[in-house]
Amino acid sequence: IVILAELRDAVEEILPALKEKGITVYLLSDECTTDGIQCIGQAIAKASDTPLSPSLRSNIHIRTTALYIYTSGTTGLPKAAYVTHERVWASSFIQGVCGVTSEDIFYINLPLYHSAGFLIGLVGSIERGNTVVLRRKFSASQFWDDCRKHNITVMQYIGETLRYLCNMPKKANDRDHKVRIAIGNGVRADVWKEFLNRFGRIHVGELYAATEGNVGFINYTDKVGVVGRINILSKVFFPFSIIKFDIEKEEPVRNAEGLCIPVGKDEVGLLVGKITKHTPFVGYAGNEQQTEKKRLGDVFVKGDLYFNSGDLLRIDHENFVYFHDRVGDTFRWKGENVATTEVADILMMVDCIEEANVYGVKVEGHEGRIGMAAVKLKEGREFDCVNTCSVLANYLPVYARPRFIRIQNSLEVTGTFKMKKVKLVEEGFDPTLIRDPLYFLDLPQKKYVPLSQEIHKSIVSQDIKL
Ligand SMILES: *[C@@H]1O[C@H](CO)[C@@H](O)[C@H](O)[C@H]1NC(C)=O
Ligand SMILES: CC(=O)N[C@H]1CO[C@H](CO)[C@@H](O)[C@@H]1O
Repeated sequence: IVILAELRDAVEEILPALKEKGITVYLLSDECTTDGIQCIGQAIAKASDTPLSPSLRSNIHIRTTALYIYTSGTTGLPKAAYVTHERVWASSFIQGVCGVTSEDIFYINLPLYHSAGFLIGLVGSIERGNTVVLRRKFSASQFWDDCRKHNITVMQYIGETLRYLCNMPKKANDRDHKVRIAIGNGVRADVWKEFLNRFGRIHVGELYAATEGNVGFINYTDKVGVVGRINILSKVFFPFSIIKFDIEKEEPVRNAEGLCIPVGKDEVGLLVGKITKHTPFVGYAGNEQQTEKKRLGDVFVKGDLYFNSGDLLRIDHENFVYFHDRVGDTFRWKGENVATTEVADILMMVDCIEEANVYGVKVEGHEGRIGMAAVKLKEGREFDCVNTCSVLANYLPVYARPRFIRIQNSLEVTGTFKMKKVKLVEEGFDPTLIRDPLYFLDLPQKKYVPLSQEIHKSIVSQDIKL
């Protein structure tokens, strides 16, 4: 194990256990005072510079594990996905596909422990042979200054970071930069448009892929909102399908023979990728149960096997692919599907709200889940009970409007800025258990009112009809 100095304390705690397993620990530095930890600076200085013997890697081939990458853990605990050399190698070409050259200066501000920053960013730059500018942590306020200072020409993003950039106060020099390409995933159409309006003509290479998945799309054109376009080749490289999915039961719809049903054009469904020799799904390390969960059998014929992406997508008449939602991010209320990302987008149009995390909670005596949102207010702003209600009413049907609002000082996100929901869902809307201010949408009054214990009681006893 090679560790950074700032992680030394954490590793020292488990040093005896590591020793027992015969694991050598190196500190990334020139000196180290802890017994049992060596420093890699000295080891490197002592090492020979002649090529290593090929015998050291004689048992490594294209399908062996190159590294593990933890999934980001939005809907559960992170899982360590196996990443093979083949995947690393294949990912290294994404920059080239997006038009990045060896002359470019590539800005990585996403964590290197995820696929985007490491595989597409760092490994891709090794393939291209271009310059990398690494930043320890994404900073919206420093972003464009960094780009100007280092002459950045290619940037990476995830949907959230583009939104953070768009949320920064406008500046006269917003278009004063050399960025010509942005590569990433998960940007919503409205943010994409705003980003281009504000920061100039930047070619957005939006792609769709899961670290552990066996299917991916990329569209390096400029059609806003699209994650890819399918052509004859994509079906050959990644045999995939989009199948009908039951949001309530959170499982694929099956016909009388027990097989899945492909969706029609423009219909939202679950993306599945056929597991074959060329499109394997290797799963998660030490977690056969989770691996099994992502395998879907008897899809089109008895005995076949697919990778369940857990993502809902749609393909239109021109074969453009659109990302819709993650399974679990869409919930059902009153027989209607509510896409949490769409509701969150509307909430963020409300003047006082900076960020929103939308989810569904159970209410006793009701089917499905009712909408709730944790929101972070803009600095110095109060929650506007009337305006929030009227903005939501303008854009959303009643069933999709969050009936409960929870005000938080900050919203909990994963290392890649994905909103964490599991804990919030569990905590529900009980004011005796939750410290944060809670509000209830009182439809007749057309405003949010503080959620008192009386209101909570009346909801549970069904005196208030939801
Ligand atoms: C950025 O480009 C300018 C103009 O071409 C050049 O003068 C400057 O040295 C460059 N900066 C870096 C950090 O390479
Ligand atoms: C990879 C791919 O299929 N790219 C397509 C994206 O969409 C444009 C149309 O706007 C096609 O021309 C590209 O071939």
